Amino acid sequence: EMYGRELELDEQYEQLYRQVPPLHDERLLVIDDDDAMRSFLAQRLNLDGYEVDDAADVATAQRLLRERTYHLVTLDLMMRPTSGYELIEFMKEDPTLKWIPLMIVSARDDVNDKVRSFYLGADDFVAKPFHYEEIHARICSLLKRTRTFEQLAFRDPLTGVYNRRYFDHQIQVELGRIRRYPAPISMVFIDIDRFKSINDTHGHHVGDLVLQGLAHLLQHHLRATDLLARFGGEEFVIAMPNTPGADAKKTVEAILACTHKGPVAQNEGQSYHITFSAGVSEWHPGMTVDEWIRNSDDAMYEAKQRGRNQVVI
Ligand code: GH3
Ligand code: MG
Ligand code: MG
Ligand code: MG
Repeated sequence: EMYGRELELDEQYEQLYRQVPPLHDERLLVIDDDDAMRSFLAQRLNLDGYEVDDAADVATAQRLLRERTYHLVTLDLMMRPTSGYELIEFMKEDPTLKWIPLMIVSARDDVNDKVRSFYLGADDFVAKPFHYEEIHARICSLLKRTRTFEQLAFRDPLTGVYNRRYFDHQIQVELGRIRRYPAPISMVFIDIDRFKSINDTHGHHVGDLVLQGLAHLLQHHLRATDLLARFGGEEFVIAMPNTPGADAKKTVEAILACTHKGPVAQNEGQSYHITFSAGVSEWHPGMTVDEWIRNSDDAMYEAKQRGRNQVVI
């Protein structure tokens, strides 16, 4: 049985299709109660380089959406016992899910369904039967737009790491996951030592290069699941899932040791060295994010008091 319509791409489009960069780190969720349709779409998208999960009903989709981070969702409308419309509302009510691009893929081609879907917050609507090539092109377009949006909304322009807005948002996602699947998680607060004197002695431009250099050094030593953000001027914060406090401390001490071995930035033949002070604290059930941040910040302050250039837990 055919679920996509056959399409011969003309040569020009075939070439465009091949130019689309592979987006291997992007994870998609395909939701459809029709087994053949769901596996057809999931398999094609997987062949095109996406990580793909699938769900046959709204309850499964809700569970997956709480457990993993998705970059795009395709959603069937006619499903039992709960319709796709209810999943749209569920996603739009949740601040951690409402920005995920949402494409309706439905046999309900009625204008009322399109109008309702878009007003509820869907980003795109494709009618079944579809050409897979159209779905792929639309997904590429939505993901491209999302990447730009995320760059502007969630990244620090100077260092390229996440900003505080993203950190505040994503930390809630991490804690939601841990409440379901208990595991240790640690937070590290990092503040550069005597940074003001770098600016005062060498100028603001060198200060900026130092911030970029430290962000790079931190990112290089962290795991893909660690969440690094610039919290303020010369302060960085890291959330480390599945990491007890003692292990987080060891990781950060290894990074601090790197700052002793080599310069964090170079400019016009000059090398610049820095050290930092860091505070570590582990999250415990019942602790609010604000309390957790305060504990990490207090530990960092303690490191300053004890003479800087050290990590305190
Ligand atoms: P301490 O060891 O106690 O942390 O001393 P400090 O000098 O690092 O601390 P302080 O908070 O007094 O100074 C932080 C400085 O960071 C002040 C500010 O000028 C500088 N700063 C903040 N944001 C930026 C930035 O984006 N670029 C540059 N170049 N400097 C910044
Ligand atoms: Mg259906
Ligand atoms: Mg500071
Ligand atoms: Mg400082």
